[in-house]
Amino acid sequence: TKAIADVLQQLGIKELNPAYSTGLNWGGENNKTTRDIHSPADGNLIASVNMATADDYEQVVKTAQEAFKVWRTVPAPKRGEIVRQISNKLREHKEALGKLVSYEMGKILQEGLGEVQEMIDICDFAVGLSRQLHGYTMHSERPQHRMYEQYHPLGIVGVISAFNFPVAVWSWNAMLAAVCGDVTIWKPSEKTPLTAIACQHIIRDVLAENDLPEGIFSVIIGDAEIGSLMAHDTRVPLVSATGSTRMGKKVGEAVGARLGKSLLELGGNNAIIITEHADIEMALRAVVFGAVGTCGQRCTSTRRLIVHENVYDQVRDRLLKIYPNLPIGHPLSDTTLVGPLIDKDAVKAFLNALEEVQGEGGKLLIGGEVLEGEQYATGTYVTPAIVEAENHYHMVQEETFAPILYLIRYSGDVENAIDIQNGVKQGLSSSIFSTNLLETEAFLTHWGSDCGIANVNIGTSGAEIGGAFGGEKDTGGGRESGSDAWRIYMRRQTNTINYSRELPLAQGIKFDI
Ligand code: UN1
Repeated sequence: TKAIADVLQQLGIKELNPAYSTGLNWGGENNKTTRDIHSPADGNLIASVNMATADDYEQVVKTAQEAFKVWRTVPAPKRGEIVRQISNKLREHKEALGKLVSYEMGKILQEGLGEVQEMIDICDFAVGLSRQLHGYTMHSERPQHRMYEQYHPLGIVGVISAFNFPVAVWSWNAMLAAVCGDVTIWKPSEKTPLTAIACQHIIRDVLAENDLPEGIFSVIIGDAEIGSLMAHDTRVPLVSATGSTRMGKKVGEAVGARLGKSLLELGGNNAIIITEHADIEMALRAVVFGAVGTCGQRCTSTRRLIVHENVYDQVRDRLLKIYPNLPIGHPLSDTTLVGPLIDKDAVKAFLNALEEVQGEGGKLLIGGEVLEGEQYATGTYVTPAIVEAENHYHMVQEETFAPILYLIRYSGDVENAIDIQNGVKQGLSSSIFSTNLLETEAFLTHWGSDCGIANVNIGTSGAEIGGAFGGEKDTGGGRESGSDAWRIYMRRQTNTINYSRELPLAQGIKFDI
């Protein structure tokens, strides 16, 4: 606890108790209810956080609207300069923020640090992007006319983020939005508000040093009600939401009903295919990182392993040797590879999925226990499970946010494996392990993987920020992070300019008055 108090101190979060306010950049005074934040690692109370009300939300939107009037007048490369300063601060605080991510969310320190690195990376990407918000120029069909397009900022971008990547996914959105000239209102998961408050502290300092209004980035700590206000609010032209398909459908419906834009990054049911031509030892490393990393709580976690019958027994037996030796424990301990689940509800979902899948005929090969003893007193530590299953089982079709790996056997050609891989509602991430060019290329064709992310000889999780991130079908269709994902944060305008003294009409229409 002392170590964590130091971390909070370093991040500029001074009073630990009784409560952080929220609302206006977490500073609203109208709050009635508080939420206690316990670490899933040891159950200790880290802080109590005030939950925002509808009035707080109103105030945040007004402040953001005012800030937008200032921010949009700052040239894009100068906005990039502010993001560069944010990225420097993140470098300075990487260790502290990484620790806080780890302690509040439960992912191991290596992954906490990786998450902050992901923030730094997207900042750097955004800095470069700030000079590259290009549109096309077109040749006009009319003489002495010119056509081009420009991208203008949208205004307020609402960001709803999930507990599992409490800060990185927000930064993908917020940093791109910022160089695009937008202001963001961030509703982090109510399970992980402290990391959000820490980020706001970092950003507040940068904005103050540059005489810019804090409302360029706002954070509002609240429950689903606040998310719903945002989704229905016409003053928020774009809502970017990460989380369950159930939540995403609600947000998408509400935003769609008012013809706003939404960017949805929802559930995955990611599979790795191991063909008989795979380098099995390499594949196993990817499988284990994908299945038990972040305790199975990434949207890109490996949930299904589709293995050719000729190597099936070998793969299964190797996994059954590796799993018992996985170090499970406190996420801040150097030797741990598997930390706790976020809370007891997640443990319940884990146990429930295992019970149901066994009811359907699944065979639990290993794991599936809740660990006991002093070190595991929180009741949030579980042993990662492997279940032999069939793809059509109800539970295999669902995304359970926990370390359960379903082993599925296939025979014949790679096409059969691809059919299984595509045979779920979700379409986020996928991968194939094979050294056979015909198989790997088949996987990447239009009749291959139907996911937003398709990897060869790399696992399903751990994408770099440079690519567009997101997926199809129930995953929601949105693309965040790299490539040209920035376009959704801007509105496109086509401009046609006539520098002649005539007024010819397009399509050669004659209309003389
Ligand atoms: C998420 O789980 O919502 O590709 C994001 C990955 C990370 C991001 C995951 N870079 O696993």
